[in-house]
Amino acid sequence: MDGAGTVLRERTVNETSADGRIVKLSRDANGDGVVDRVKDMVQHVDGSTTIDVRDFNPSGGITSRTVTTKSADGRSSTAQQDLDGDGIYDRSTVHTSATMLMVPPRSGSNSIRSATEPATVQ
Ligand SMILES: [Ca+2]
Ligand SMILES: [Ca+2]
Repeated sequence: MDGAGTVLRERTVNETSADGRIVKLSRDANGDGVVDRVKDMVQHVDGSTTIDVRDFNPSGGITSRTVTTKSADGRSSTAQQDLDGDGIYDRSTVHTSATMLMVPPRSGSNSIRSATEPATVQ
């Protein structure tokens, strides 16, 4: 990557659906014309909300994703994280107003990495 001479200019695009229930934020943090992060906020009919945050690499591939769903009363939320962008959630966290508990990932054949394995990058 040669970033010499590049003028960094952050650019954020905010779109709202006609009914106001969906807000989409697209952010190009380094001004290279490629969106680095997209955040979708959806308000459901039952009052719950979903926030979907995706981070992208310069070639447009997803590097990580977090989907958070909040209950209508705001007392609990569930966050699902795909830490490596392979489309499979690696971590699920449930927050409630009183406690927070970790839910281990499904011990499925889909998971290529155990959640307990440290994600060390060399
Ligand atoms: Ca960018
Ligand atoms: Ca993953």
